Amino acid sequence: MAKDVTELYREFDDQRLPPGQRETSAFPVLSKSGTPDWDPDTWEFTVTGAVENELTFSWDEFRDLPAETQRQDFHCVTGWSKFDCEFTGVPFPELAERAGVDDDAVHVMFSALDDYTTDLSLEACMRKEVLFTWAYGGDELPADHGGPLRVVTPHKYAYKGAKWVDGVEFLTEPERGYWEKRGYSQTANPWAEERYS
Ligand SMILES: Nc1nc2c(c(=O)[nH]1)N[C@H]1C(S)=C(S)[C@@H](COP(=O)(O)O)O[C@H]1N2
Ligand SMILES: [Mo]
Repeated sequence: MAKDVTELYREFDDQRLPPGQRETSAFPVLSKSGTPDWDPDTWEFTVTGAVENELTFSWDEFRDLPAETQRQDFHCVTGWSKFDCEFTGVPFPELAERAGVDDDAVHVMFSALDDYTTDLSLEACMRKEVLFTWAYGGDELPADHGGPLRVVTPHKYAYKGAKWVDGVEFLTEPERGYWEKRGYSQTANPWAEERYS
């Protein structure tokens, strides 16, 4: 059974659909440079930076981490939102706990196979709804949508969710990711319409 986390909007606003968004049933693909190839035999996921234990996972090792299925909403900064997406994966705090995050860590940088990066505050990441997901609607996550593994961030615009994610770095000072360097918001709260900075 999927855990319904679609009510998280109540923390931010009384409207489920954030301002300036339009609901869609389609699931458009948005990628800066196409879908990268990946090889499950050589794929590695790393946790680095301000942690007690830097970690490396093979694909099989990552898939053995405790996972859950959640029903959550998806808000793209370009103006569409898709409700009730079912994603299965590992909650961010689960991974952070294994690494043992240092007291002076304040920020997180995600990296991906297509050289995409995106950043978020540590606080914004330490929520059960931030999932490293490999399944959508009970099926393998399609490669265009970030398969084998992507991040989803239902409390933020979706550019905070790195598709083809292969690393997490804990930082002691904020840095900016790919779109954040190009003028998009670092905080990206959809209910406050934090699109640009
Ligand atoms: N690795 C990677 N992740 C990415 C992107 C990208 O270009 N590369 N685009 C981002 C943007 S801008 C959005 S809106 C969402 C789109 O996800 P979707 O293609 O599954 O709809 O992925 C985000 N994650
Ligand atoms: Mo986007």
